[in-house]
Amino acid sequence: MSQQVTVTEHILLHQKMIPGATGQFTRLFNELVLSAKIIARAVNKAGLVDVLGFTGDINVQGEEVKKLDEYANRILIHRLSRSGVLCAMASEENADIIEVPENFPRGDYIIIFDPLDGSSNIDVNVNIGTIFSIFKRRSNSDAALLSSDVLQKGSEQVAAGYILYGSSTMLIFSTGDGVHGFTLDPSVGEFILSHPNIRIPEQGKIYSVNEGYERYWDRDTKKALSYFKSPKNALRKPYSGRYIGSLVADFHRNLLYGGIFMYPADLRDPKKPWGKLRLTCECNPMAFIVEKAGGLAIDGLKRILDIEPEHLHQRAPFFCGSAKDVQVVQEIFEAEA
Ligand code: AHM
Ligand code: MG
Repeated sequence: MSQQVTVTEHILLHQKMIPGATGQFTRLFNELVLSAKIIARAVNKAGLVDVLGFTGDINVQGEEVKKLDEYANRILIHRLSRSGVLCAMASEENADIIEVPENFPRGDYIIIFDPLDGSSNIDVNVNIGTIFSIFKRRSNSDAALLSSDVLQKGSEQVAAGYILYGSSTMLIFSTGDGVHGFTLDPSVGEFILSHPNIRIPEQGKIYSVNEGYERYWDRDTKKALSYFKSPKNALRKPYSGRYIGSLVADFHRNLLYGGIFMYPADLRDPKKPWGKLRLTCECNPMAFIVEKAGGLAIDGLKRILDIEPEHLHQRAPFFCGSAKDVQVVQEIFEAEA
């Protein structure tokens, strides 16, 4: 254990280097880490105890909520509101901003999370994850919270990351200074630094997309897919297709191996042509991580981190991964624009 760096040590060490650091971020992160351990424990027992299956409720996205999602959501809200450093939270599972109760100490941080992403995979024991995005409020601490405090562009994130509940539990995050990965050692209950300074390969060999929906895509996305499958692309051979259907797992694999993840706009419903993934709790944190690791994330034409969110549950087309692979997509979209 002597040479192993825990996530708490890592945060404390980094904080010491920031002039004027108050320890607030460390407190927030400690609650996040504890929540992750509690959720990981529940995920590991999912097949054994009565947390598996549907509750029958419909969440704000119109999807059926599974019990484990609800549990993860409850744990995060409960723990994070006690951190004393947040003024507000937002969750994929809640329609509105969750303000920290008046009787609790408050601070200037705001966290937006997807408590358990990829929940359709729970029942079949496939990887799922928690995604988080952290901001600082823009308005004065004493004034009433504004919706613009929560709805900030992704480029304003002060930290972002995810927890992957896989064959082991991993915490990957960035506070702006590199992307670092920690693996939970269940024997000591600590996240240990296992992947310092992750860099995504400049070019990958993998494309990840739900190809079953190709007929609903725009022309540019179809063109991009045929590029990745063509033996005449930059690799001179078709990319491998890898798609789990769990954003955290698909993203994590591509972060380490290189490649491109795509969830394009789906044109089948003219009323909702904007893709599936949510800008604030899914695209922004992943875009922050991938950029800090040397990759790119766009909605086709525009950098994800530059999009001004208009509402909490807004969705965006999402192309993210190795810089050269994402540039190919962007060039295709630009040529047609
Ligand atoms: P969820 O937040 O309801 O779990 O949905 C998001 C998930 C992502 O993890 C994944 O990338 C995507 O939905 C898969 O969607 P599809 O089944 O349409 O390919
Ligand atoms: Mg989700």
